[in-house]
Amino acid sequence: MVERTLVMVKPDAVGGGHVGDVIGRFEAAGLAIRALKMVWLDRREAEEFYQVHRERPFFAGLTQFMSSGPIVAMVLEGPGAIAKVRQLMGATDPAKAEPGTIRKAFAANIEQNAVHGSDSPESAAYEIPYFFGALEQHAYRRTG
Ligand code: 3AN
Repeated sequence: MVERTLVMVKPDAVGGGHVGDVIGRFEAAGLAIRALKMVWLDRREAEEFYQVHRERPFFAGLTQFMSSGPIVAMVLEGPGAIAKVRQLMGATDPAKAEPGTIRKAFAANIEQNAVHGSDSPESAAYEIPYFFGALEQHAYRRTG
C-alpha cells in the first residue's frame, strides 16, 4: 500500500551536517519527497508534536532537545513507506541499531537520535498536517 510518513532530521543531525546524507538515503531507497522544509520548533510546538509521550519520563528532555535547533521536516511517500523509513532509521537506541542504518551512523544516544519517522498510519495522520498543508505537498511523478 502506498503510504505517506512524516520524517524529521533532528537538531543533532542538522548541526552535524548530515541533512544531505539522511535525505539521500531515503531517496536512494526509492521514497518520493512530497514536502520539505526547515523549521525551528519552540518548546510549546515540540510538546504539541510529541503529545502522545507527555506522560513519559523523557518528555522534558526530548522537547528541550527538539527545540534546541532547527529540524528538517519532510513527507516521504512510497509502498510501505512507514515501515521502510523505520528500517532505514534503525532502532530508537543507536546502541541497538543495525549496521548501515541512519541512527547507527549518526545518532549519539537514545534521545539525540538523528531522525524521526512516523510509527503508524495514525501517527502519520497527526504528524503530517502538523507541519504541512495540502498546498505544500506535491504529487509529481518520480522518474528516477
Ligand atoms: P521512535 O522515534 O524510534 O519512534 P519513540 O516514539 O518511542 O521512538 O520515542 C520518541 C522519541 O523519544 C525518540 N525518537 C527519542 O528521541 C525519545 N526517546 C524514546 N525513548 C527514550 C528514552 N528511554 N530516553 C530518552 N529519550 C527517549
